Amino acid sequence: MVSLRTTAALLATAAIAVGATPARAATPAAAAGTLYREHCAACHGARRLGDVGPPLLPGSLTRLSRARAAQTIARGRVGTGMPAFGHTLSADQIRSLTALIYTPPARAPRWGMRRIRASHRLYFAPGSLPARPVYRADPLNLFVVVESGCHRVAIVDGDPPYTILTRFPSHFSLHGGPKFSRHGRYVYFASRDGWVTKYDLHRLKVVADVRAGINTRNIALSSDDRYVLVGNYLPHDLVVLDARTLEPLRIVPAVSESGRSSRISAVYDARPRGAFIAALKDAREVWEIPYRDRDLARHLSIRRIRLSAYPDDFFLDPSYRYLIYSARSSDHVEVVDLDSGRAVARIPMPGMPHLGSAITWDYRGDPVFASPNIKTGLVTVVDMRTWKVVRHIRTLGPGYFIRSHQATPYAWVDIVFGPNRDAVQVIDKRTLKIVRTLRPEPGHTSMHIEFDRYGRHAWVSIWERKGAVVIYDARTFRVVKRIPMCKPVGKYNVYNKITLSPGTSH
Ligand code: DHE
Repeated sequence: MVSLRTTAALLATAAIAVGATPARAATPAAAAGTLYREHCAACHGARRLGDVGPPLLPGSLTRLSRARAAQTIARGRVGTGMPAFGHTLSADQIRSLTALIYTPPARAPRWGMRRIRASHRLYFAPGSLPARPVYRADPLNLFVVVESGCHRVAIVDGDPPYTILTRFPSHFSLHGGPKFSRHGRYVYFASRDGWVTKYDLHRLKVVADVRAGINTRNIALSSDDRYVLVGNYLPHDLVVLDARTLEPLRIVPAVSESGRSSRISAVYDARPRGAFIAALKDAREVWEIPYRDRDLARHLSIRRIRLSAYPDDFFLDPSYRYLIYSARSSDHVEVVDLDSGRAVARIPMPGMPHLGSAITWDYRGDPVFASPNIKTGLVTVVDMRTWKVVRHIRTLGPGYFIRSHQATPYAWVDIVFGPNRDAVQVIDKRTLKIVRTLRPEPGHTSMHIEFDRYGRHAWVSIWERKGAVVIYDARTFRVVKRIPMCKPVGKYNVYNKITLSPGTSH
């Protein structure tokens, strides 16, 4: 089965029509091509279609001026893996690389319905596998761990002795939160290179696979388990899949009301609204796409909501009435009432809040959300009734993720950037004070936390190729187990995800 999947991946990759311009020796274009291959291709793809880094084609750069692009090459980009090349490349070389990435490829990359269909593989038809789990562990306390360093996934029992039930190869560079079916039997993954995979957590088998795009942002699963919505950077579109089989149902071009083609920032399921929410990255627009009682293969409607800024990062409050979003360069966050379609508040939040990772809890009787910050060592806590900042909590440095659980008084935040990248700090949700600083493996980057279903243990990733998942007793802060893993990134507890625990993202 693995070889089938690998063959499908290779065929699909080979089929992308990029039409790279043939390089001629000694021309400036050829020199830029050589520089690109040496310095950029490993992350942005040999054909500029994206890889672990985003695509570098003119259609992906409409929000970025050439001057800013050159600056990014020279200085790098905070919060991403983009390093600074200012010390290794001359100003002329940076200029020629900039010119290259704004040059359209000879033929536009395409990934239409024909190719999506050709990539589709259904290994087990719906109903063909028995429902009974093939292990004794509690299926709702499993952890799905993405081991990005080895492009594989581990399924781990969330109860002692924390046995790894299985490991299986994933597509290249899974990213974003996997999405779980209502009762937790199936999990869906998206890879940055466009593959969506459905996995049966009871039988521990890959059920289906499809390549829905060339460069994918993330996926959402409808709360009735009927549809998977795929948000793509490349092509600029959304793809609707049948969640039972991953068969493609339709493609929705991402074009704004004014006719502007756009990448998709992210897609989410808004359970109480019976709708998907999709944000356009290159247009100031967010879409609501109702799916409840609809046959999306035949009829799909889009409600467009205008925004005052580009939605680079966002989250939905627990009622799913409010969209809280930010643009990358902005010093504030905006709150939009999805019912009225109007902005209702602006919240000053310096640095670069990582709203996608925000969590919620009740602080002294008021609902609050807390967001870590990718640029500044801050966790910002905001009252969700008044939309006022309750506190900026100083941390040891910028980080990606904050996580908690309804059964613990603590929220854990990682410090991924800077000299304290080996630290995780613990905030008391009752006092908003930092009460512990943990260093699971001094000198090694620790990141992303997830609790077990009871909130008794916190799992922390050591984000290194020879890394690990370190399991802490969430009450005593003692390490109870270290499981060696290959650059583990996100870990996802089935129960917390399907019950929409306020301590994790959905
Ligand atoms: Fe992520 C989730 C965007 C870089 C690890 N990241 C998400 C989501 C978005 C996003 C929109 C929500 C998806 C969902 O819930 O389905 N990430 C971005 C970026 O724009 C950014 C900064 C640049 C980029 O390269 O795209 C970025 N992200 C990273 C990384 O470099 C990380 C640390 C390592 C990696 O493997 O890519 C990373 N992102 C993650 C993880 C989640 C995620 C682990 C899921 C968190 C969860 O608990 O749900």
